[in-house]
Amino acid sequence: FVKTHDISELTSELIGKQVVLGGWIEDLRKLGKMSFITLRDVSGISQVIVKGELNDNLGEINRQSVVSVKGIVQETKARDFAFEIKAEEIEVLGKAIHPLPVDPIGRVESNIDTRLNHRALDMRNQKTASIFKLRHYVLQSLRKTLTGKKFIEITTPKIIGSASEGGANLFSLEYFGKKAYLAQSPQLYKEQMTIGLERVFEISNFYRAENSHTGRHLSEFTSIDIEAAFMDYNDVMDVLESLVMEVYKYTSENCKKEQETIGHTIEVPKSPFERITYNRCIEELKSADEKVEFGDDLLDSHLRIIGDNHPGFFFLTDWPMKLKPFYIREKDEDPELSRSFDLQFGYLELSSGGTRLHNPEMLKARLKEQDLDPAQFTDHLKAFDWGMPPHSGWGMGLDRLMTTLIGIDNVREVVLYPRDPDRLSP
Ligand code: AMO
Repeated sequence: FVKTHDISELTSELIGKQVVLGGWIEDLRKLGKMSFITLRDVSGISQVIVKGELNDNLGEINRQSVVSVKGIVQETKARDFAFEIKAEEIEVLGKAIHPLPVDPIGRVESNIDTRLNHRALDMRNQKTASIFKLRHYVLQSLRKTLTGKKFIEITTPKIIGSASEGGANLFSLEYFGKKAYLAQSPQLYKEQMTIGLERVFEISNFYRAENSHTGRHLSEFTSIDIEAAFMDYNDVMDVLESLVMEVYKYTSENCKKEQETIGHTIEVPKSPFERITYNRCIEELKSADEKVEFGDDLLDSHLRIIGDNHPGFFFLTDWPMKLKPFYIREKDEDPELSRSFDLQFGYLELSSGGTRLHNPEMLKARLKEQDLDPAQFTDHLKAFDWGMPPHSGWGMGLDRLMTTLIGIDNVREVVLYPRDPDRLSP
């Protein structure tokens, strides 16, 4: 059997014509001499009418078995369907056991762990499928917008010989008798690529050995990264803001069905996003009677206060240098402060980035200051002697962005097979 149409492709021009559909039996009702099958494929549902000899020979077919149906397209009186199919042949292509470990219709709710343990079956649940269709549209929008802004998509290695983010939270592995690591970010490679390509982006998975058990941390997450020559941190904040705005606009306009299925309306945020300095945050926290001083990292509890003061998207800028990685550049007018930012959605950090140090001598000095060994960065530092342009960039967690878009608070919902300290399979 070769499918001639997806269910959503059935039109009134096809009435009276023969088609071959393929999909899963969502419901099967036998009413004496007739059977009614609700057939679902990736695009929608249709009703299949089985009569006569075919009905007599239909036998037992469990719901959720996959079948192909050859038949004639007809008008229907049934409310839930645009057309119906009068079956001429039905072939069971793959049987489904009964009962299934997860109810794909979602009538019986399963907890997230049970669903993740049976993810492929969970994907037949329309809510889950809609989340991943939305994720596809988000990726499409990101690529389109970045390409429009002259960014070139690159793919950097995920197996690396030395740390790129300073060494904490690295997964290590055996590599032909040597020690290797899983990349935490494309940081060093993306910076190097500005030498030849000026503007680059990457959308890939990266790895963090963080023993965190929250709704926003994974050991393997998808990151959207950019790096741009001749841009300052304010410029790349603009890029980030327009990207987020486009994602919201694009999905809100093009994913009506998915929003309806999930039961969430995508609200396009207001722009421009507020840009709040770290110093102002400290003031706001002090006004809220929090014991914080300049130089303290902001705790989750602090970010919740700031998030309540500034709901939705905002940038948190000009962090103290001592809280930032070695590659971030200071502010000329106040070297204690950095040209850096986080993009927040309320208390949730979605992205961080900044202007980079591009002077090799300063970069070496900064590595030493942070107790890192410049010898470990020889390959990276070389590029800084080959005409390194001033550059800036950021990394944004795609999984976290998805949670803001669809209004949920667990990244596991938007990742096919999430990896966390308790979950390595399936
Ligand atoms: P940072 O470490 O802040 O910056 O990471 C950037 C963004 O990636 C996402 N993220 C995660 N998402 C899920 N689970 C995790 N364990 C996890 N860790 C990080 C977050 C975070 O804001 N190289 C810099 C970026 C840059 O300056 O270009 C970096 O990696 O959304």
